[in-house]
Amino acid sequence: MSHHDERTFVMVKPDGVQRGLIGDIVSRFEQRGLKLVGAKLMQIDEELAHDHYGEHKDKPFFDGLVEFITSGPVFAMVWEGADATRQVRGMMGETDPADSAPGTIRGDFGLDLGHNVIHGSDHEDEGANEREIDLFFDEDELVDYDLSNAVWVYEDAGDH
Ligand code: DAT
Ligand code: MG
Repeated sequence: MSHHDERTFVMVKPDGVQRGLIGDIVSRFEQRGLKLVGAKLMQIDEELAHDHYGEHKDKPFFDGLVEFITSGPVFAMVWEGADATRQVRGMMGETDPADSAPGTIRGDFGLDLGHNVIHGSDHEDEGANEREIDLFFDEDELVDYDLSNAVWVYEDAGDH
């Protein structure tokens, strides 16, 4: 199953949680064929926000970003599957919902750059997925299991 096991970090931001979008967003990844291996509702504190968004610490929007991401609970997840990091980014749309195509998560649910509903690891930043998974999850919070529908999702996963 080697090329089906890429893991990526995804989180519904405070605006998405408050707007009741967790279920819809989880459904989209399930329907795509990705496997959920970890999930939790949590409150991000200042320190975690700074660690997570460290790459943006010198940007003018950094303080607002930290304030927003700590303003309410987030729903943190780890999803696994072939090319998972890049595929999730595609499903999210662009950073700015206004530039995001209908059918993407940000294109369907957002209008404003600062409230763009979802975070996903950057596929162009090598290792960002593993770093973010480590930052948000302990190893024992991630579950190893076989998803029975994998033989229908992947042509090379079984007998179908
Ligand atoms: P992405 O979340 O698509 O990976 P990013 O890593 O460049 O985007 O930025 C992280 C978040 O910061 C982004 O989801 C929304 C916010 N942000 C980015 N650029 C911004 C800007 N110019 N003004 C305000 N907020 C911004
Ligand atoms: Mg980013």
